[in-house]
Amino acid sequence: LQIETELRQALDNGEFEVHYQPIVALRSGRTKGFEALIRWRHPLRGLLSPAAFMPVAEETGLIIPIGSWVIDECCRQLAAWYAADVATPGLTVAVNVSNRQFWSGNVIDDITEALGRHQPPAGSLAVEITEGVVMENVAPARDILHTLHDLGCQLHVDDFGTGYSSLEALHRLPIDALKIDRSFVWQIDTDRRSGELVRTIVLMGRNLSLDLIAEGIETPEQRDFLIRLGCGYGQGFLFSRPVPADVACTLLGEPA
Ligand code: G
Ligand code: G
Ligand code: MN
Ligand code: NA
Repeated sequence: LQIETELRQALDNGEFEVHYQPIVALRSGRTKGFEALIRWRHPLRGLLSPAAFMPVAEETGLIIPIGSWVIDECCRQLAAWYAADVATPGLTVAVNVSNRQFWSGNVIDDITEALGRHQPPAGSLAVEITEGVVMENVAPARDILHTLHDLGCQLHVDDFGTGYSSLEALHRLPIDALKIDRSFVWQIDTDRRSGELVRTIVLMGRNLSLDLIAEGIETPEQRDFLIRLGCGYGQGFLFSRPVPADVACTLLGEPA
């Protein structure tokens, strides 16, 4: 349980950081927003990725206060970028919300408070929830998603394609974008089945007027393939790794 104590102290000591990975309009190469990804600046062990501590945070429930902090920090940063005039028009930041966070009953209050405190422009905060979380319990999820949408959050369905979405649910939920899971993107240009699967997701998304964001783009060939399929947006090491806020804002404006 030592890591649990350490995690609590880390939160109190301000050792968490949010890094930002660009979400790019594939044709123009311009950054249209960022996904927020938490890091722990550990005093002894250096910069830790979520895999090293988020499972414990999830198990112990510390995900709730840590998640509140991430939401607040992202709203603060968004408002600061807009106030400093470095934000491009419509710039968004997407925050990951875990299964436990989503069902905890805290996320609506956390977002309401953070939006009230920092007042980033309406629609600039996006929430990412995985396909599994949304589709497991569509009716109650729908209430939460509608509340978040009414608060002015965009809603992105993460890891899309790995779960079981019903078309009817996708149609009824106030979703803005589907994030096509990395597992379909990495061999999109070399494996016919991956290509056809993504083609189908893109067509369906477009027919439902959803934005499509492909994850894990690492090569120009993957990007070009996605452009040919009509996928509008993408994210991945080809454009940038997740970077600290001061670096992230230098990626705005010019094509990545
Ligand atoms: O950045 P990295 O690829 O290591 O992220 C690994 C995982 O951690 C991703 O699946 C991501 O959704 C999750 N994650 C990163 N930041 C946050 C966060 O702020 N909150 C939650 N709930 N999950 C996060
Ligand atoms: O589960 P989620 O989609 O939130 O996970 C985002 C994770 O994907 C982050 O940990 C991020 O570091 C990682 N990631 C982002 N772009 C790439 C990429 O191009 N390749 C690989 N392998 N991982 C990526
Ligand atoms: Mn995500
Ligand atoms: Na994902």
